[in-house]
Amino acid sequence: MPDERPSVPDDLHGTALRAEMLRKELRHHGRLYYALDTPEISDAAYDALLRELEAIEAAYPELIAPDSPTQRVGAAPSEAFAPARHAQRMYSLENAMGMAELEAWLERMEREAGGRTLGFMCELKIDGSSIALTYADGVFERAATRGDGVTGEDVTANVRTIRSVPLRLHLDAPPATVEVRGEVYMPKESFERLNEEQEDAELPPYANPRNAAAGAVRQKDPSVTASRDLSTFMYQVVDPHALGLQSQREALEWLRSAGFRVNPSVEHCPDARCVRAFCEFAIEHRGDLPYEIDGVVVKVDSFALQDEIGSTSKAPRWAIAYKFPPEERTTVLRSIRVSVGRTGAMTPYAEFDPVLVAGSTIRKATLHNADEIHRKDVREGDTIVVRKAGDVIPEVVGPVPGLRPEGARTWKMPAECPACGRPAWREPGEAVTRCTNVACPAQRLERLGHWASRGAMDIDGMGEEIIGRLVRSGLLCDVSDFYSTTFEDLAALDMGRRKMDGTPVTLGPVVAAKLMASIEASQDRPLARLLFGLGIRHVGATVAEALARAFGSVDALIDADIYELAQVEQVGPKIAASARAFFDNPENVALMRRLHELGVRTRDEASGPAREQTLAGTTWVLTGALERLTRDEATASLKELGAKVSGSVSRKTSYVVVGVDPGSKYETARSLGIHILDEDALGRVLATGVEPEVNDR
Ligand code: 3B9
Repeated sequence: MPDERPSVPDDLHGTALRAEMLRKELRHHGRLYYALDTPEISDAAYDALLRELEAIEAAYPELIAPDSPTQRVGAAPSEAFAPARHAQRMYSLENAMGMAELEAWLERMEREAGGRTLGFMCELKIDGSSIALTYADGVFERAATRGDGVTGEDVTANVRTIRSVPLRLHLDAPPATVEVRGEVYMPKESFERLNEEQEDAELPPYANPRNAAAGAVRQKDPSVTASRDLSTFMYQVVDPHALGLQSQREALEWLRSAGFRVNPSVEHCPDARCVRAFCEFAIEHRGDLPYEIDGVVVKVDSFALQDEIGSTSKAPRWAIAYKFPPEERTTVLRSIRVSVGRTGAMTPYAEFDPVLVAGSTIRKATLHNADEIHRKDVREGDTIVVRKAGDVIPEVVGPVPGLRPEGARTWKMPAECPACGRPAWREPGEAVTRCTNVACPAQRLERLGHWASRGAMDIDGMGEEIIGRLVRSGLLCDVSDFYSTTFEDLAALDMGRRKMDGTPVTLGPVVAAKLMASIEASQDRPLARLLFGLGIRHVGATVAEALARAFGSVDALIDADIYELAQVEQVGPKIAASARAFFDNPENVALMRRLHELGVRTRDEASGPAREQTLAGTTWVLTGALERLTRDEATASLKELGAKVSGSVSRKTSYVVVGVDPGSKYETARSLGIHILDEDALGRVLATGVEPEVNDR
């Protein structure tokens, strides 16, 4: 999705890169200062960098590297949080998508009960972060995060600051040991306030209350956790038999009597009708609660029956999470704007007043194309209904017709490109309008960004902002200019801000040196990456790889005729024609020559080192259009990490990545309860190589 802000919420990939850059920088200066006693920057500058990194890691705990310089601060020796092994696995919940699946589960439970009286406990599913608390002789001893369910992190010092966590059980005769589990959460209001503060401080906002709560619990400094207004709801007693408890209802009562906070919105239901009514009530009133909920948890009440029904390796069979249908909100559509992509595609998107939907604040949603806008008949000024598809991707459902301001006019795709002002063109029979000006600055920016992106030439640190400034200062026109830019050019680059004394802020020698190193490193990438980076239409990462394997050099490709090209597996006539057209353009041939002369490798030798196969054994399915990666690119990057990428969803699928306009695969994934990721989450996985944490949602 288009975004002119340089910073973060829509660009996690950028954030991951930024964090890595900061870490490198901090390590470098840390060594200069602590080991070599030859500091190059002031303590204040070092502190500022450290604080920026801490802020990013706080907002995106999944980006924290155990060896990050932040993991030193405050804590005695080093280490992040001590691992805390759970005495009993922390199970997840099976999901029911829609009432039909819930009904099917209820019927299954009836069968399992085989005529015995069956009761259900209905509880709310709080959008928080799971926590396990242990008490010894009634005294709070340890708090642990869920982690992977087997081992979490010891966050005792932080959780101790949460006032709803009793430090001593409110019991006359407390058990020798007891463990209870539940959710830590951040109330909606506090979440929004925290994000306002984040934005005021020009720090990345948290994506949702769950991340904010998880981030607060994982703060290095307990006083920061203390300032975050966290609360808890506990819902499980581990080993309830030891306390003589027979049912979930009794467990909740015990928890309350022991001094824990227990959510009051629970109901014991004797039958399916009552469960259904509870779910409907919860949906209707979710907006009235001061905290976010994302579903209802239904549990067989009797522990004896629970034991009989049993668990899979991951989740109990006697419990299910009924997920709410997507939450819809209304807001005012301020404007319909158009972004121009790398290929000149002009994509309209809606800009509306910020609204909190399904746990995160959204301001924009793609409108895909002109036909879509007309089909929905949305107009600037309309009050619109928005939601998040699969609780992930912002989507405009449609206008509220009664609230249309007088004189609101139907939207028309501009006849000119908004970036360069040249005429736009819509091929008859096609949905997409394009800017056909190859020199269009917006396209150029996208093309340059694509070249530098991780899937292509991977120029570490060369982000949107710096590229934009290089283009505006005339240093960067085409991709060959990356390699003729000098250290002095970069160091003196005007960053568009002024210091106190009025002199412009420049990129500076430290960052310039890093960038020079990144640029140099990119000169030696495999041919496939160069071909992909050129952004030739229809040449994604997979095709680029096939072409590189078949031809081995740019020169061989320049010499290849269309038939030879079409011989290559994965390359059909359309792709062959597109590649041929690219290399038929003398300007492009000249660009290839310049790249070669500037030291960019244009032929393949041995291939580079492989990434660690951290996703081995996982199977991924991609559905819908991605915004920042092509599907080929995403596939190639996943495969690099050892993942299998498949075309269809089945029970064997580990993860489904959902882009814009997901198809039936998305529905299938939901119905199978397969873990769904959006593009941001995929970006995180690709950047860090860490398999997504499948939590109890
Ligand atoms: C005995 C609410 C959530 C939730 C359970 C929840 C998330 C998970 C769960 C907890 N909100 N309730 N409940 N309101 N976000 C159901 C997964 N787990 C248990 O209660 C539990 C209890 C078990 C297993 C799980 O029995 C065992 C089976 C095998 C071995 C050991 C114990």
